[in-house]
Amino acid sequence: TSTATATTNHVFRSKLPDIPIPNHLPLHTYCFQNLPEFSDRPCLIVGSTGKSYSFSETHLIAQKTGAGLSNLGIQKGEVIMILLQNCAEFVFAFMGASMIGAVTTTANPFYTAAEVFKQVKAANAKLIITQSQYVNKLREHPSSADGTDQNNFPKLGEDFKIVTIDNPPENCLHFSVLSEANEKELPDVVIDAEDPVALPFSSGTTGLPKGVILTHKSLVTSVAQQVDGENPNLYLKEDDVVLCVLPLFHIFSLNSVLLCSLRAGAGVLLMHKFEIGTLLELIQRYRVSVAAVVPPLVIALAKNPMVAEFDLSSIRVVLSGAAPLGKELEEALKSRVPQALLGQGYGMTEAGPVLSMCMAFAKEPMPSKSGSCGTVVRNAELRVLDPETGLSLGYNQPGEICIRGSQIMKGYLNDAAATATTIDTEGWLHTGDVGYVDDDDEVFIVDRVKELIKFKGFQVPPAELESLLISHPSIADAAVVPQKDDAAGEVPVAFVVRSDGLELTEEAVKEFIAKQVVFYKRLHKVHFVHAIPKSASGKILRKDLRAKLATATPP
Ligand code: 4UW
Repeated sequence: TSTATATTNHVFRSKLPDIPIPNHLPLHTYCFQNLPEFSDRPCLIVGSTGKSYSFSETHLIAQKTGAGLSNLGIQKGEVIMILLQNCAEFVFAFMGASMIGAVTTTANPFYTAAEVFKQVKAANAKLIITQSQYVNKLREHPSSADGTDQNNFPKLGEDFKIVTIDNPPENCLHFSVLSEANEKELPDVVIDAEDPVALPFSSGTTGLPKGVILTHKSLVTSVAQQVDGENPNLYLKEDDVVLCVLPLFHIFSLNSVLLCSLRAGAGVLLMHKFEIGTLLELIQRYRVSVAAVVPPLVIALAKNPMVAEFDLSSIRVVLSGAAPLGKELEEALKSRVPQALLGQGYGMTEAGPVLSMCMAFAKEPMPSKSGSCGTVVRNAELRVLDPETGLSLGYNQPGEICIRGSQIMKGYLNDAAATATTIDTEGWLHTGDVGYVDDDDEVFIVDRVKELIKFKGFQVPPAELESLLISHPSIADAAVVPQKDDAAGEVPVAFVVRSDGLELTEEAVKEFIAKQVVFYKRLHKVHFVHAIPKSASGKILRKDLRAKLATATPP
């Protein structure tokens, strides 16, 4: 009964015991701490060229890159942006920045100029590491229709420098100025565990994308929660080859693929983009043993007929996350890779990111159920809050998932208000996800109370699209909500109130948005309505709109 639940105050813990975590160490020191044990083993393998870097080479080039960043004037606490697909330079730059106490903000190279500039500006990035093909985007001043003051955008030369990993265009530097610097010139900086090291952007439970401050302590703790201890929750071995096809600019791949592999001594196979034929070919050639995936990739592996032509017998673990994985899909993949353990992790950028991880991936595996997102990671506490009473619930009762531990973000960059609504005064981070913990301590996510839309695991913040929509002269009001989609999980659809007559067409609205955003934020449907349903306080009643989509056949 509800009285019984309201009086429980349950905190869920891992089934694994807590372990000592050396989270006083800087991230790079921690990640490379065991390097002498596997210094000559392959660390990074570049899928497109076959080039590989051993652990000691990777460490040395990262040191050189750190020295090079410092030579270019990057100081402790300053921010660089990595605007790259997966490549070895991404790793050198991220680890090199960590070594000088600098902070890396990562962004999608497919972002439009306006999207990149908003992040460069918010993060106050002093240097952007990218590829020559994206440089034009960084020169032009984006024509932003959403009222952002264009003259206020940072400028190449004045505000930031550009380094390219290929032939540098005018006024840009080549990556070799970093990677070929003298590692002896690495400055001697004192890094505090509470200093920031990564600044991914996320819209969190509401609003526009914000910088998520992840400190050395957050990331060391998160990696340790996964791969450290006598019985690691995610057991990675030195002879593992871990597939890195998910973008490193997203925290899933950065943390659970790259940082975890560096720490554990596993090799990382870098793929700069997803293409099924190449992927299968590389899995076979390099005998990939651990595959980090998102549900759309599971669809490809489960359904594409080409899969039958390749030898995937090396795969022992498939780790899916960033979006819900359907049971049917899981079954379909199992028939393709019967020898592999298939399970999920559950992460959120702000949570450092991992909240829970499949226990079947542990060194001493425990059974896990289909559809579960694993069990809360060790050295952390998880609660499920009753949305009505705010009290914590016991087993099998759905509510908002909250997490506490040293791994969670320090807060949002320059946004104390958003930080305060996300992390409460007792240190609990509120995820905006609805889920429950079953009798076997497994976490199941059933819904999302936050606005966020996830297209193939990518974040689509409705507030961003709404602000673009209402900047259109013929739009009086707008709301964007998710619609279920087989291939993408969810797609953004808009409800739009026209301000003048009926001239504005669906196509025109779609195109207006498409020009300003990266492909996965494009609107899939526009419904014209007379008014947007709102609460007394003016909040969009997103639930009503979602319900409308689920029931009514759209006009
Ligand atoms: N099932 C259902 C899931 C799941 C999920 C996430 O873009 P963000 O902020 O962050 C991520 C991070 C995912 C991640 C990181 C590290 C890791 O090991 C791992 O396990 C494989 C996953 O996605 O989006 C956060 C939101 O994405 C949803 C959920 O709504 C969450 O708040 N989400 N994982 N397994 N939904």
